[in-house]
Amino acid sequence: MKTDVAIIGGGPAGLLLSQLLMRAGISTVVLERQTRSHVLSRIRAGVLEAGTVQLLQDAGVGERMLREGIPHDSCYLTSDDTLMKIDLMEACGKQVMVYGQTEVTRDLYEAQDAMGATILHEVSDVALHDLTGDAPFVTFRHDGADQRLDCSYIAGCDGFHGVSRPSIPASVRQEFEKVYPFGWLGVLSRTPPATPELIYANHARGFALTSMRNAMLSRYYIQVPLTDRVEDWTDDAFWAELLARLPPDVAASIVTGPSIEKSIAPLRSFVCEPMQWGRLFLCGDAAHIVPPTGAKGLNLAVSDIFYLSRALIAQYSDGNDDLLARYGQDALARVWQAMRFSWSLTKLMHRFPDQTDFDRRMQVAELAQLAASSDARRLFSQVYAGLPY
Ligand code: FAS
Ligand code: PHB
Repeated sequence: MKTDVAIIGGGPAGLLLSQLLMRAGISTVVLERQTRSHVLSRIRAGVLEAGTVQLLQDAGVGERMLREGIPHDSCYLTSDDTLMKIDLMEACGKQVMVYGQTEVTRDLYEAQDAMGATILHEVSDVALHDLTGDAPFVTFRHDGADQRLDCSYIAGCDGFHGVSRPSIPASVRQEFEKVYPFGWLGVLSRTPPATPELIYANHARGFALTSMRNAMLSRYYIQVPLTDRVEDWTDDAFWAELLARLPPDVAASIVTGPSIEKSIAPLRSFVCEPMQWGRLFLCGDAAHIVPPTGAKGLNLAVSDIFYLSRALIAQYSDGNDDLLARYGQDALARVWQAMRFSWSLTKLMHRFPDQTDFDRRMQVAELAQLAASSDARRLFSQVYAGLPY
């Protein structure tokens, strides 16, 4: 097999890159470890930045998102029972779109099928070769046979546990990591959302978040100790704890119901530098992980794909590889800004096990500054709604 760009991983990053490159006449092959139904069963991100909304439209996959997505002009932060509105539109003239990552992935699959894309599922033993030469290739097993894919470039879109990042020699890689001493227990329920906007709650009992997917599909999270397992939490126990962490009038508006998905996600901040090595380019979770507090994970994956698709199209359209040479530098500049925001909001909104009274006063002071200062809210809003590419 031969293609222009081999894409390892068929999550949102890999599928979006394939979609953008194929629309520019650049051939791709996507190698995905799981089945399509497994990829589409994942419940993950829910908030799309303004730039993500635009790039999905540029890729020709924005039609259902614009029809079914919910534009949000603001979000709320609470400190114990005090509710504070962050008016994104007033502060920075942008809004975000609530539209689940699962739906984004479904739209990408549909568009890729329509373009006759080559997406191989249930591949195994993927290995990358000759990355520093000008003729890299990928070996893998598929349909019970050993396969080889020759290409000009490889995009590593295979997530945090993929093979792409480790294909960069350890002597070349520098990894930055912070692991948080808690996780998020998330529940999806076929119930109407508690409030029209998202609420991030800082409460003495721990962090909580109210979100949604549509008018009859709500998404809620509570901070839990790392030692908790999902089987430790009955639906009733989850609802009781969520309501206890929200202001009374918000808690009163929560409609409870059976969970249709319940899982615990650990929280970490992670960045790998460089994001490129020879003909290999890392994108999305393969290169970085953010705590979901800032709703940046999926949006950073899209950001990387903006930079890499632009660079590859420039290379193939007029032989200019300047953007390819600076892909990692361009992508990382935006990654670190989102990394800082996600770390800062996680520090602001969670109760840490070793938190001192002074630490809590710092949270109270920072929340008070957000409530009092339009400049503080503008800085918050510019990153939350999405910095420019
Ligand atoms: P993905 O991990 O989505 O996709 C990588 C793909 O590569 C997968 O399909 C995998 O099967 C495949 N793969 C892996 N190894 C391979 C190999 N060796 N060969 C071939 N294929 C391979 N972000 C938010 O913004 N908000 C959230 O609330 C949120 N919640 C999350 C909850 C969980 C449990 C997790 C894990 C992540 C969450 N995220 C959230 C972040 C998430 O949305 C990611 O940022 C997003 O999926 C990134 O997309 P990709 O980079 O495409 O990686
Ligand atoms: C979600 O709806 O899943 C969601 C929303 C905002 C976040 C994290 C997750 O910050």
